[in-house]
Amino acid sequence: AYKRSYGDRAKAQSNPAARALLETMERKKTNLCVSVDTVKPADFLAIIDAVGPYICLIKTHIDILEDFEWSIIERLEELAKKHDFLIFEDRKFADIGNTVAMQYAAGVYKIASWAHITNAHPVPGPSIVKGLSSIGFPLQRGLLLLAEMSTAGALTKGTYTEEAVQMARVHNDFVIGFIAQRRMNGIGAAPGEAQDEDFIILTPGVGLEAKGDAMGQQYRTPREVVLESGCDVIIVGRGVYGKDLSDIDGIRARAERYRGEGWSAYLERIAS
Ligand code: UP6
Repeated sequence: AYKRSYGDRAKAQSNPAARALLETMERKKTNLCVSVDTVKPADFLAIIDAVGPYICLIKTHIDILEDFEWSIIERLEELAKKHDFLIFEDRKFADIGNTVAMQYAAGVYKIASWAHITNAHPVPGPSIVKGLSSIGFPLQRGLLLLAEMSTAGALTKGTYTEEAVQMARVHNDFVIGFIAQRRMNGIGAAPGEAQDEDFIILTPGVGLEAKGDAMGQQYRTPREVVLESGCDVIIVGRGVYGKDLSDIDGIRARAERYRGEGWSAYLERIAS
């Protein structure tokens, strides 16, 4: 799968969210997901409108917004239509199946009703996938498991990562891929098994300027992530929105730059 085009891979996906994501990437020629981690709804929406043309996916932390109201979701959905991107709520569910099903469907945010994709920590075991799938699968949503994290000292390694991939394999109608730092196909599988699997890898910890932050984040370049590690989608937050949220022209220019870097790394990968 590593050298196949996004468009080609889309055709073999049975999950509608996975297929839509890969098709969008091919159509818009972008593997950039912008993480819009802002607390003011006005900044949140202005940044999304500015980066919209350059992204395949917007990543939200909906619970960091101040003064949440449902009209923000309506506006987000309008922007997703206008610019042709999907929505990923980075909720990182981590509880028992019964609880995550309620957190996903109900409460203030009703995540399943608007987020095409969400994610979960595999730490509770397969029951978390079962719980989320009971809500998300009928709505044609997709789930990512956090197989690896980008932070220094992360515990997501070794057999933990391998078992995350096994969990995904068992539920591959709903689990469409991973948050990870490298390609995961075939990991932990018996020889000859899992030959046709094609998990989508979304990778945070991407930056061109900094190597990290003061709180353990570690950055690699789009080229390292896409070309050398075989990941599919680069997730960029501060590298795009920067320090001055009112500098919309700067934000747009950086989104364009990351789109270019990510796409040329991909083109080099599929040609290699
Ligand atoms: N994120 C990571 N690393 C992970 C998983 N998720 O950084 O392993 C998320 C963060 C943040 C974004 O919650 O929203 O990706 C990265 O932001 P940054 O580019 O500003 O560092």
